Amino acid sequence: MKLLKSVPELDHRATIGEAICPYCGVGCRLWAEAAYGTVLRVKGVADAAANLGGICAKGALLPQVIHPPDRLTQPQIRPRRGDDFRPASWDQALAFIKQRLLQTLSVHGPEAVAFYGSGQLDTEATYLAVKLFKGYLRTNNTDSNSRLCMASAVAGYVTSLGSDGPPTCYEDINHADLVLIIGSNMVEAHPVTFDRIKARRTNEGGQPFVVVIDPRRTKTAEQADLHVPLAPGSDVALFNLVARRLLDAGEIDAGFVDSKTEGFSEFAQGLRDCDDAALASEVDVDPATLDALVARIAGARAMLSFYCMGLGQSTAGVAKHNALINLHLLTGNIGKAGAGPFSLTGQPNAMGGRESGLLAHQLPGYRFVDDPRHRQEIEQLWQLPEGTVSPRRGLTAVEMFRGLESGKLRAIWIAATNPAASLPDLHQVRRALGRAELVIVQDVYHPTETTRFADVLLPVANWAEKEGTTTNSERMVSFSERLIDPPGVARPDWEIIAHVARALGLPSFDYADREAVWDEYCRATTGRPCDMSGITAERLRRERHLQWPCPTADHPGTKRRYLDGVFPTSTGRARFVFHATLQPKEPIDREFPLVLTSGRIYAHWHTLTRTGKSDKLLKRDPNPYVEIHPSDARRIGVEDGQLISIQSRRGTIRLPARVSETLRPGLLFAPFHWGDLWGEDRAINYLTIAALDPQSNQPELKYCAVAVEAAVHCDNGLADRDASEIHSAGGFFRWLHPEGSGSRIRSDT
Ligand SMILES: Nc1nc2c(c(=O)[nH]1)N[C@H]1C(S)=C(S)[C@@H](COP(=O)(O)OP(=O)(O)OC[C@H]3O[C@@H](n4cnc5c(=O)[nH]c(N)nc54)[C@H](O)[C@@H]3O)O[C@H]1N2
Ligand SMILES: Nc1nc2c(c(=O)[nH]1)N[C@H]1C(S)=C(S)[C@@H](COP(=O)(O)OP(=O)(O)OC[C@H]3O[C@@H](n4cnc5c(=O)[nH]c(N)nc54)[C@H](O)[C@@H]3O)O[C@H]1N2
Ligand code: SF4
Ligand SMILES: [Mo]
Repeated sequence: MKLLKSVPELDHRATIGEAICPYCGVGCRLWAEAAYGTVLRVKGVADAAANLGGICAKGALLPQVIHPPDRLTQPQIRPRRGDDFRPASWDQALAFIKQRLLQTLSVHGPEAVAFYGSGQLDTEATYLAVKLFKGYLRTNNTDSNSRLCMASAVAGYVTSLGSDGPPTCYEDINHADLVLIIGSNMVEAHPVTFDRIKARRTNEGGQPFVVVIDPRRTKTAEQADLHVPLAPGSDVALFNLVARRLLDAGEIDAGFVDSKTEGFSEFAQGLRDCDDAALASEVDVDPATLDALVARIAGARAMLSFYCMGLGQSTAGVAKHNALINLHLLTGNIGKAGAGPFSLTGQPNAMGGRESGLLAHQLPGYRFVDDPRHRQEIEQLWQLPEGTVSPRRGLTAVEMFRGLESGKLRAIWIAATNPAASLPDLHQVRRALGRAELVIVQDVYHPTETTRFADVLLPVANWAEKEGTTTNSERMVSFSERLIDPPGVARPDWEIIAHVARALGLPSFDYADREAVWDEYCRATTGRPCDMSGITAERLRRERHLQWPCPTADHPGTKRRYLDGVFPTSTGRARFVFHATLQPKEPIDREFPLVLTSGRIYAHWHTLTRTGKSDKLLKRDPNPYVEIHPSDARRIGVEDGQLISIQSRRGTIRLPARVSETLRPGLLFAPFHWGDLWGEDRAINYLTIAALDPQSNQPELKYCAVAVEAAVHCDNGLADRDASEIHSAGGFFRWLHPEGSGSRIRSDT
């Protein structure tokens, strides 16, 4: 059955159909009504497992962001930086890329080129990027913005349980009696999933009990039964402290520990060697709160923990994940309904990118480049000679930009991410992009902070303009339909990658259609933990969504993993992994006495390339700001709304203050959504540190040391203006550059 239907009463070109929301990893299935070449209305699909009809404002307002004036509709080339971009045909753009890429490859070799992609690419695109770079260009330099996002969750699962991928599903919310929400502001970042918790609490007398572990009293913490406002960065100390107390009180599931796990005695010894008072002082919350947390965990029948960037974006990210999973193992809270660790995925297809091997250390089907057997299996699948795939891990996100600056890397192809706004230490990122010999940017819009550094721009079909497959947080693989045509000559991401590969003269990229790409990829997962052999393109079109593992065509898919208590480690047992506590890379000192953390707000998505185009969303949250505790504001003589200058070892920015008691004293919080296009000295990532977790290489975006002072007022072009004013003046770019500028789009030829 084809879902796409024609609706004659609207318009002969009108269609209705279903597509997965292109924003967060909840993976809401949306029903959309399109006519006159655009999407008119969007609502949630009632029988979709991910959202049960729910939808948030960002999803509902998608129609506002599909066809803005800055849509990239045609390839653009500039032979020299500083020149204007010129519109080009696909043939010209492909010839340009071929000539420049081959030149770099012949002079500097394969390790000098890289693909930096995203959890917003569909799996067809990520699989082909991996095949092109790791299989044919013979470099493992592919990585994803998921490195800034899920890399520590991936490493945490692999080291503790033997495989990436959450064991849980959304329905577990209905079976848990205790929900921990750690370093996750679900109300703003995964609202439809939080709504499910809320609905059950309303209908079932406050069940499940909800604990929020976050240094800020977020909107999520406000709805919790217990808020643990731990010191930022102290999660390992907290989890170790709780584990130690559970152990001392004998509140553990000894049967589970004995029969299903390994490493317990080293773990218990590690805990015994810790100093209880030192851990408690590191966590720095009042003793009654800690006691309440321990008692709740001890008494829980089924504990489900949701977690996100408060755990991952840390130099102790992997340790934080291991320490949390240790608690699940100790109490037997895994492998049963309502229990388990549940990483909330950030982006709609961060999971698919992981499954298809986009991260620099991976190969398709949860394989690894450093495993000879895995390389061989993939070489066979791609019919490449043995020894083709390099055993060396490629450069990870931040390393790519260090490599561009040092000259180790010469060419970068960036797709579906905006690193000139989202990476830490933006001054470094700008230097890196400025020095690159070739920057290819594949996006739906121009300008973005990153397209300003490009040599060639490739126009992509937007949400609803292409078919594609994505996996959400609960391992649900879903198919999205094409509802409207892309504007101009924009194309789906996978097609662009296949075209470039063919232009380079490479065989094996001649796909009849998207389904052929998907079915080839599914074969790469056969026999692997993320087995999708039974999720063929044809079946997915018919059934719309299926949860992996799903090894055969008649398999119904898998809601929960590890129900048999067997884990995909070499012994079949889950592992306790002990870490002593680790300090953040840049602790505060006299010169930089405050901690800066950053994150998201409900109305906006990442670097604003989309939500910044919706007047309704902008109206809700028009301007960037920094939250500061009243005591810190008083100290520097700043009142609510006044500008603060914030300085770190890497840069200085100025933002209006929001004085707020939701923070711990000494902590600042700013949303990271606003980049350079919204004013030159506002982006929080000029301050953040590019320190990496030693195991996962995920950067510490949630913690750096800063100093603040009241800012001398000076108009930086936007400081006093409301963003909705900018929007109604025809978009921020035109507002900033009424006469146009070097990087404007010409659509005349
Ligand atoms: N509205 C909206 N939703 C989104 C996104 C968006 O841009 N906008 N982006 C999506 C993506 S890609 C992602 S990754 C997710 C992120 O979703 P979340 O991780 O929920 O969002 P953040 O605001 O980045 O960070 C969560 C919380 O971590 C806390 N935190 C900081 N340091 C620590 C710490 O040391 N320990 C603990 N326990 N907590 C700490 C912060 O105070 C913050 O409240 O959201 C997804 N959903
Ligand atoms: N300070 C700080 N920085 C952070 C974070 C933080 O919490 N604090 N969080 C980090 C995290 S978790 C993440 S995930 C990143 C997100 O950071 P980015 O990935 O840089 O954010 P986006 O704005 O989503 O960028 C996506 C780009 O892809 C384009 N695009 C949209 N749809 C498509 C498509 O279908 N195809 C193509 N080719 N392009 C498309 C958009 O226009 C946009 O330019 O930010 C990271 N940076
Ligand atoms: S909750 Fe996430 S997936 Fe669902 S509509 Fe909102 S942004 Fe989209
Ligand atoms: Mo993310």
